[in-house]
Amino acid sequence: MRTIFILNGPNLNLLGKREPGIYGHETLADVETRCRKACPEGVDVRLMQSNYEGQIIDWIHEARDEAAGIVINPGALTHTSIAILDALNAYDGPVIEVHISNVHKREAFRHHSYVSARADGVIAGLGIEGYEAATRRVCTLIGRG
Ligand code: DHK
Repeated sequence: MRTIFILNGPNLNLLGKREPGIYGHETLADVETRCRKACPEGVDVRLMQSNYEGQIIDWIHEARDEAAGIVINPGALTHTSIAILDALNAYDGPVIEVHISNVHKREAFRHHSYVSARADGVIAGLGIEGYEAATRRVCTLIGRG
């Protein structure tokens, strides 16, 4: 079994309740179910969320031994965290960056992403379908598409 880590940053625990006009009504549990269904046999997902930068960095370090690929929505840490970029640069597998909203249509401070300098692909504005597309792309990149 190969595992894809689906990492989520600050405030995404409130998905479904928080600003539904921007982030929609579905929850992270729904994201996990959709991503699991998007995987072929022999590939599974492990979805994690933290409001703490250091925890996300520790999970990226764990991914070095445990994950075939990473789908990551770092939340607001996208726009601030060189430390998450450094952790991803120390990871060898495919990385797809996801944003539920179209960050480029929003405030200027959301237009820059540190993570994009490492990501193999970036998805923004597809709602939570973006996570499914990202999962499928990781599957393709690991030869299980
Ligand atoms: C989620 C967040 O929490 C914001 O801080 C980002 C991102 C956008 C999203 O669209 O998924 O700016």
